[in-house]
Amino acid sequence: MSNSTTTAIDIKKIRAQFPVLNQEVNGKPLIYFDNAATSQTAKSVVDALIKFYEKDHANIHRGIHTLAERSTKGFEETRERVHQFINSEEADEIIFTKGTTESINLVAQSWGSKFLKKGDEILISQLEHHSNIVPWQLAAERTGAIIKVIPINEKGEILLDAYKKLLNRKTKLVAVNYVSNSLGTINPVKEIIELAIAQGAITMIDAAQAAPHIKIDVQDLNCDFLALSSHKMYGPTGVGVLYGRRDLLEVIPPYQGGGEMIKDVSFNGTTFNDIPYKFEAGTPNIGEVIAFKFAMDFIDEIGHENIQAYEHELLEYANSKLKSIPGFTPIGTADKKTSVISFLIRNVHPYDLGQLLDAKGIAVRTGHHCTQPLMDFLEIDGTVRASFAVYSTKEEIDVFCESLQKIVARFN
Ligand code: C6P
Repeated sequence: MSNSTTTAIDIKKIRAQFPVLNQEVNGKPLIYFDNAATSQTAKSVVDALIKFYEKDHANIHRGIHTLAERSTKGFEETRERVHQFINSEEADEIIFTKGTTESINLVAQSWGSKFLKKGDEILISQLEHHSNIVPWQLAAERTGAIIKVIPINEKGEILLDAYKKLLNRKTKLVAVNYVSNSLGTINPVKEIIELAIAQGAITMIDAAQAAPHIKIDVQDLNCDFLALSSHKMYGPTGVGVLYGRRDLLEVIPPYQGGGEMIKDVSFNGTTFNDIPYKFEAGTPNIGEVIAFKFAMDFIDEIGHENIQAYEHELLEYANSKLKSIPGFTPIGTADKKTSVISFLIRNVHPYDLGQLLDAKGIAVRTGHHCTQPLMDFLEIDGTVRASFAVYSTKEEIDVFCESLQKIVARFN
């Protein structure tokens, strides 16, 4: 059978974790190919959320009553789980945030205010999401630092030689994504980090698009900071992680002031809590953090290697079929990619294509994908982006390609 798979994936078992996929949209079975924007939530995660709100809801680190102890235990168990999941040296190096955006803003504000000064250079790449551009622009405005952009080639790959030339003694920080959200390029982050370290620069890795697909090991990467979002990893929205090296987290100032992040407060002054609490002011998304643990369990039960192999098979399958669609132009053809296909079709505007696919029950994202500088480099306004997850199937790709064929036939 042309669409059988060769990888160790029990797709029936996996899809059983996502009842949301069993519905019709506009009279057609839903095909959800917008996973780079946000993935669907595993049932085990939803069950954990329901359990929290039905049985355990209490604030954390404050009460001594049973419910408060339960919720605190669940919350801290997720911290331990993230520590294992990304192999940090210690659980205290894991800070919970609202998402990747907040994690990067935290570093830009806290680390930036302590360490950046006039004339310092921040290197980011042409591939970055606005979340890894704008916080650095704000930090540069506050401090007088300068942003320099690492160029890419027409395939959407970072030019390492150009990067090496940009690095110098003024480079204080290198902030790049592990995987591009718009193109799916997997960047050589280990090499990028190694080169940054050789110049004495700090590294910030935006792993929002890597965490669902690639095993992350912060000690092996040797990065200083790394950010990810639970909602792209089959987990709940409103939860992100900032990993930071202990010695850095200890010396940088708090990001926000409020409850939880203090040791002692008086009108004469305040002493701050130890890490990670110093960076967790106010009541967090407790239930969502607790449920996030089950998303990591879901990923680890399948295994990153199996996920990557299966999704790669989907990518190759889709690429081979899409090639035959008249006027199809792939955008981003890096040698190493996750399961993201950005494309344009001659004579069809991406928004029209997105709407016409939605009418057939197929969810894709259209537009600039929060990467306007990348779109400027590519000299386009946007793309259509289909992004697969571990529950996506070749049968869905068949329907997607047939639907595109029909749409294209109407326009060309
Ligand atoms: N990209 C996409 O459709 P938040 O929203 O904070 O969870 O993640 C922001 C973010 C940061 N970096 C990268 C590489 C990302 O892809 C994203 C989110 C979504 O591509 C929504 S714009």
